[in-house]
Amino acid sequence: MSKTVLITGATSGIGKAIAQKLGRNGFRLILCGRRQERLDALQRELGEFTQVHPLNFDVRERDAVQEKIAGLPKEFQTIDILVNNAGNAHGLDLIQDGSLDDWDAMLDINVKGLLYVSKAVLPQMVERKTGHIINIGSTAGKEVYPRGNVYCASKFAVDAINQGMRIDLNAHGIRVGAINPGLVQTEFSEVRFKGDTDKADKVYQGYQPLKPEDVADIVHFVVSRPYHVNIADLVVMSTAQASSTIVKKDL
Ligand code: NDP
Ligand code: 8X3
Repeated sequence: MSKTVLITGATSGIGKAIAQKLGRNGFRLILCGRRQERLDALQRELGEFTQVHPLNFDVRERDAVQEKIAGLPKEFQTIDILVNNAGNAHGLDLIQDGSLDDWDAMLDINVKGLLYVSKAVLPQMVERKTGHIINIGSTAGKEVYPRGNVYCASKFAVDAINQGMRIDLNAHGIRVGAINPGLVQTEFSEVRFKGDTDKADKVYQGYQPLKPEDVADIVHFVVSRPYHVNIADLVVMSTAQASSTIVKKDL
């Protein structure tokens, strides 16, 4: 019987690549995001490999999160793996110049949204005494960088939640681990810079950043380990990147 995985933020970047990698390897998919047409396209693309159920909700809407997950069709109700991936940076401002809307978005999506989805999925894992949570953190959750302030805070929170989940769920035999990537070329910077594609493209110029598929390969490795093996906390960066602020560029 193939495993069922719920992936948040599956419409783009890292989440989409995880959906493609796991789907092509036979995992049944519950794909979440707000852009319905992208969810539908993925369902069409991966339908020949596995069963796919698109689930459209905003992770900030706690009631919608509960209702959508509780209302899954019978064949998708047992969730073996949850990938908490949805999230973004909004803005790259000095703390004194930061926008309250950006701060709300990052804390509401990256932290509270992750908690709402986890709250909707965890009870069934606790009851079955099995399950696997993968939290997508970031190097921004390990090291603060200039102007990273609130985004870094949100990812430090993911790091703390990852540790807290692992401790509290230990008694129930549930695997919990985080994957913390460095710079990955996705729509991330386009969102951070509010659609300014020139600015976004510059983030990835002059070196080879990670591709979303590189992170997806790791997630596939992590979920394919024997159950007694838990990859608890993994940091992955492009070879060109040494830390949040040190990237070797050959411009
Ligand atoms: P993308 O912008 O490409 O993808 C972000 C995903 O999150 C989209 O699928 C989007 O779906 C979803 N999302 C955003 N807001 C919401 C919301 N309110 N409700 C539901 N879904 C939402 O970025 P990445 O793939 O790069 O980012 C994925 C994760 O990886 C994030 O947690 C990010 O912090 C993390 N990360 C990214 C790195 C990078 O350099 N790119 C490095 C380290 C970590 P939709 O808009 O359809 O709702
Ligand atoms: C995304 C990577 O360095 O832009 O989490 O914060 S970084």
